[in-house]
Amino acid sequence: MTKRSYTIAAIPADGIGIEVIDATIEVLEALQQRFPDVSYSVEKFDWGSDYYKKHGRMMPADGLDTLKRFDAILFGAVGAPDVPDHITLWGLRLEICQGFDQYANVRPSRVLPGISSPLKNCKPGDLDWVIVRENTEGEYSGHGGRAHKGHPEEVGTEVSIFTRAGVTRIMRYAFELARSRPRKLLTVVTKSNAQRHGMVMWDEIAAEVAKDYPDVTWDKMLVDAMTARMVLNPKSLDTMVATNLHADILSDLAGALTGSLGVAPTANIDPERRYPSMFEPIHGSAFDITGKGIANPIASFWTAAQMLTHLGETSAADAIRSAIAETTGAGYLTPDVGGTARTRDVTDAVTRAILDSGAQRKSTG
Ligand code: GGG
Repeated sequence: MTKRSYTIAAIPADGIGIEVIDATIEVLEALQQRFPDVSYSVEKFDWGSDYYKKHGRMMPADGLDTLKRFDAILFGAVGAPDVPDHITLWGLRLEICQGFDQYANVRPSRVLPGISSPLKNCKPGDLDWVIVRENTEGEYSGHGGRAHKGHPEEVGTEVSIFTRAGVTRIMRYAFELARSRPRKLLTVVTKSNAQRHGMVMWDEIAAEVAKDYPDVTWDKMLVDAMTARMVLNPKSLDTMVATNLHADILSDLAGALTGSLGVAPTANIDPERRYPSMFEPIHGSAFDITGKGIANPIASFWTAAQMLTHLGETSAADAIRSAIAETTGAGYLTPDVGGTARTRDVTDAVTRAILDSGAQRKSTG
């Protein structure tokens, strides 16, 4: 039996990121017992807001070089009450996403067993979406500036940049993903009525790329109308693609519609595999509940499943997904999804389900 081994860089960073990544490392340890032919060597990095307070930067100057040698990155969350949000976000999460050209941000949402959606009559199976977020340009291109600082005529610009190459590659990724799903259905989110340059190009490229995917049914939706459709007609949607900012907002809504951001995962993928991809829960550092032991680790477990799928370990990924469904279905729910369980209870239930699934397979041959 040849053993497969993977190196994982863990960056828990801030707030509940630390709690949910610790829990996820326990899940990876359980997976090693369940699938002994695969091992995960996890190295933790203490980068984040505390590091910033000591060193004046969120990660070392050669941080990307350090991360380059890993197979994948497991990320927690950024954000601290006493450091400006643009420093924490740009200094770590975006530095990695943009530095490693992780242009496809993939955000699945599903109503899990035992968790109720705030939508009336929305059952597991009624809402099963994937939002593809363009992850390297658009509203997050970082272009702009301030002039006349502090004077009455002060000006601030924030320039969105859409490139033909950047839009084409994310459209292709989204059409491919839609094609791989049973419904083969894609909605391209836009705002080309008001934003008449970059967004019009976005629409044109979507139509061009669509010609290569005749088997995918697609439509186009203004982002404002999209929010209403997500709430009023969730079954009409499957795969969606949107700009960096639009998808960020829509995926928070998607998370809320599945019960909580605490169950919403995301994968920052370099589809060309030139660099490690990065996996994280969508939620932030949530310092209001930090240290209370009640953070929901499900999003982080689910993103570990995304990581294992990316690495080609589909059995291990399936084992996590089944264990999550079993755990939420059995009522191990943290307060954000209406329960009283603690992070510890949910983690124990998921690791137990992973280990039990192995024991059952052995006993049934
Ligand atoms: N784990 C995700 C995270 O830490 N997000 C922090 C954040 O502020 N994200 C904003 C964004 O990605 O646009």
